[in-house]
Amino acid sequence: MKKILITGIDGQDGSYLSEFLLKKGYQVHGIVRRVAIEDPEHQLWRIKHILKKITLHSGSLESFASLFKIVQRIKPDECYHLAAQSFVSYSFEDEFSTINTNINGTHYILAAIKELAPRCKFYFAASSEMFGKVKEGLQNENSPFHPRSPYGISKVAGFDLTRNYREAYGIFACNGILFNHESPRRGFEFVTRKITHAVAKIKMGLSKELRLGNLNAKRDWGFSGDYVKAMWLMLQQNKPDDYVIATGETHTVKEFVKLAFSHAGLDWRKYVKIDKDFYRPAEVHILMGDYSKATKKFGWKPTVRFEELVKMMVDADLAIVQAKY
Ligand code: G4F
Repeated sequence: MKKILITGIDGQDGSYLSEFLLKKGYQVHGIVRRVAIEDPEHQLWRIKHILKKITLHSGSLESFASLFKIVQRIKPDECYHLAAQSFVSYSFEDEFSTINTNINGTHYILAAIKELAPRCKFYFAASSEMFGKVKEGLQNENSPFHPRSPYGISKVAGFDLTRNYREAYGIFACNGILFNHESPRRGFEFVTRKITHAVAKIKMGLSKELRLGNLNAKRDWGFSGDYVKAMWLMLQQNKPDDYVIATGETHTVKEFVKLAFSHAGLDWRKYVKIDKDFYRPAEVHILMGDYSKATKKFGWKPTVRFEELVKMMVDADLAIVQAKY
């Protein structure tokens, strides 16, 4: 039975990826922080339903020793490195810890694999944030990087580390350049979930307004459940490579807002207030990905489009809020 190691198994992507790999019959191991194991009810809510089927190990991206020991114990066949400080906005507030944790964490896990499990296939969660200051048009695997945040900078370094371990040491290491991907399991700090959760609370009479920043930013939003399949497919190819995973469509935050409110029968203009505190020191104005290489190489295509995604998230939040109050 193939052994899998997932860092960030308790996040949105980690939870969908675990479900997907369990269905394939893999033995799934995950790294989480000790605090999460101590408080599973709150911290492990996304993987509560599969806790008996997976094995959790406590470790930290900041500790090479902890990652080394886990890789030594498991000797995984595949490793998906998803853990990171992934909230772009927060990376401006705490740039040192974002850069240290994200870059060192990736370096530590790659170094441990090189020493202890050099045949392990490695996936790095790279990001469309690396493109940063893009001009109009689609971004593909050859588009230049111009990161606009400490988070984006840390992902460019992780991308380069991954490519260098492939080229210098022959590790089967792939970069998934994933564009924004969402779901009902998205964290509440990200704009999509912030909107859909607020819509549900407003609908139920529990809230009266939603404060947002830049409504004109454009993102290529897909469904996390689709994107984790692409991660696995990358590691099943004959050769390691880098791939863009996206939908090829771009929409403004305002379009997301309008659709989410109207799906719940609400007029967004009555509730949404612009708050400069949510603007970023440097914004990524537009992202739109060209995923044709992934389609050509392993037949991947997104199945959930923008409208379906927004409605799925609003419906899920309405159900959660209704059940809670
Ligand atoms: O939802 P966001 O915070 O996601 P962002 O910054 O695009 O990053 C996400 O996608 C990346 C892939 O491209 C990942 F690598 C990263 O880890 C993360 O998953 O913000 C989306 C847009 C931004 O332009 C932001 O300025 O929404 C705008 N926005 C407007 N008002 C807001 C808000 N974002 C947040 N989080 N909160 C607001 O109130």
